[in-house]
Amino acid sequence: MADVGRVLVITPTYNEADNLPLIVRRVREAVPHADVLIADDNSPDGTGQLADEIAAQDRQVHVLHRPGKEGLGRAYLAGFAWGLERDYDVLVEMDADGSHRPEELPRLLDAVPHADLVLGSRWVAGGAVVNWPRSREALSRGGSLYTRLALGIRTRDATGGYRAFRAQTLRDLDLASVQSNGYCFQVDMLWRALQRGKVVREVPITFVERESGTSKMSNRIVLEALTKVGQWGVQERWRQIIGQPRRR
Ligand SMILES: Nc1nc2c(ncn2[C@@H]2O[C@H](COP(=O)(O)OP(=O)(O)O)[C@@H](O)[C@H]2O)c(=O)[nH]1
Ligand SMILES: [Mg+2]
Repeated sequence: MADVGRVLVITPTYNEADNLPLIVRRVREAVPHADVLIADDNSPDGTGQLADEIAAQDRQVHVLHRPGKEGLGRAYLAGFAWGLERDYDVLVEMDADGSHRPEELPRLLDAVPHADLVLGSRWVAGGAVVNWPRSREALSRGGSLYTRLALGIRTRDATGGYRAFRAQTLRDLDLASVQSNGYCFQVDMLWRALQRGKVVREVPITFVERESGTSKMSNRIVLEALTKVGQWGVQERWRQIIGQPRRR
C-alpha cells in the first residue's frame, strides 16, 4: 500500500446499528493505520451509543454526535471539518452499510499519490454492482450519464460515495458554500474539484447492496440532484458563451 500519510475514514450513520460493528472491524483490519470517524445524526436505533462503545475500546475510532438527521452531505461536511482540524492527510468517504468494501480501500489509497481526488467507480472497466435491483442500477447509470452530459465531464461514476480526498483538495473546494445533500452532494464535490483543475481518478470497485437496515434514498434526493446538476450545466454553458474565466 502506498504511504499517503494519516488517513481518516469518515462513515456517516443513520440507523446503522446492525452494520456498524462489522464495518468498523473490517476497516480496522483492511487498513490498520487508518482512523475511523463515525458521524451519527442521533439515530433513534442507538447507533450513536454503539459507536461510543466501539470507540471506548479502540483509540483509532472516533465519534461525532450530531443533534438530528440533516442528511449525508451535512454529516460529511462536519466530518471533513473534524479531520482537517486534526491534520489528517487523506479523508475517505465510506457508507456504513457494507456497500463500500473496506478491503478495496488499499487500492483507492494506492491511487492517491497520482490524484487529488480518487473515486471508487462502479461504471469503469472492472467495476461492478452486486444485489442491486435493475431499477437502482438504471437510476445510478442514468444519473451518471445525465451528469456527464449536463456538465460536459468524462467521469463515469459521478454519484458514488466511496472516495478518497487529499486534505489539500478539500481545503481548496470552499466547503462553507456547499448546500447540496444526497447524491447531489457527491456530484457537487466532484464538480468543484474539476472546476478547480484537480486531478480526479476513478478506481474500479465492486459495490455490494446492503443486507441489513434500510436505504435513506428518496425521490426528493433524486430530484435535488436532477435540478441542481441541470442548473450547474446551464451556468457552465453560459460561462462558456459569455467568455468569463472559470472560478478557480
Ligand atoms: N449521519 C447521517 N448519515 C446518513 C444520513 N442519510 C444516510 N446516511 C448514511 O449514509 C450512508 C449511505 O446511505 P444509504 O441509505 O445506504 O443510501 P444508498 O446507499 O444510496 O441507498 C449510510 O451509511 C447511511 O447510514 C443522514 O441523514 N445522516
Ligand atoms: Mg447504501
